[in-house]
Amino acid sequence: MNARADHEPVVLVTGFEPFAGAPVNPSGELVRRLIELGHPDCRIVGEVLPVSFDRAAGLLAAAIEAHNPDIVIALGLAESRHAITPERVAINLADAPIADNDGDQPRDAEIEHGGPAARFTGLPVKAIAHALDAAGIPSDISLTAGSYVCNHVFYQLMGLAAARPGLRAGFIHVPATPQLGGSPQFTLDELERGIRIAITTTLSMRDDVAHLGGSTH
Ligand code: PCA
Repeated sequence: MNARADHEPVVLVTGFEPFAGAPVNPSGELVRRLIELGHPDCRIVGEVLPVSFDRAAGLLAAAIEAHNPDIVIALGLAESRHAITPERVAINLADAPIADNDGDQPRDAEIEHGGPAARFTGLPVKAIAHALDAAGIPSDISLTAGSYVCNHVFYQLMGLAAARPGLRAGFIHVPATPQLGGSPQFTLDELERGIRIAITTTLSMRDDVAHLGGSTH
């Protein structure tokens, strides 16, 4: 048992505002829902981040300071995917295919000058993917979070987590919902069910070690 095992765990869930002219961003909608409805096994706190290279990670750091969470699950939209995709690794690269919501478009840039090339998730992504599969929810472990704002936040999140022993953190990309047009397979309800499973799975493994995002058994 660790020292924190007897308190109600605090889970910080983050998502993003809409970007690239889209009317909504399901990752931000999920944060609002989870804050409103809560979770039986933990206290949910949340933050909807701007799609901004300059501002997002600072706001995330402030939310971590304010709430002192046990777990941080950062969410973002990956519109072309057809599954819930827990990310395994963030890379030290900002190479934006489009401008962010502030008009910034870094190209071929390091996120942290001289920082490690990659940082691995602290979430048990294999266990999360198995639990989603078992619940009939399409999921895939992803080996790239891209090189836009989501990867930028994920990379800095893992830097912050390294400085806070006991904090488990990582990133999950979610696919599009019908509000975004096209013919997506997921409703917001289904995504919410999936993220609840990700939270429950992470909580249930609190005494296990998620080495490089793998499962220990
Ligand atoms: N998805 C973008 C940034 C914000 C979001 O929800 C990304 O994948 O980088």
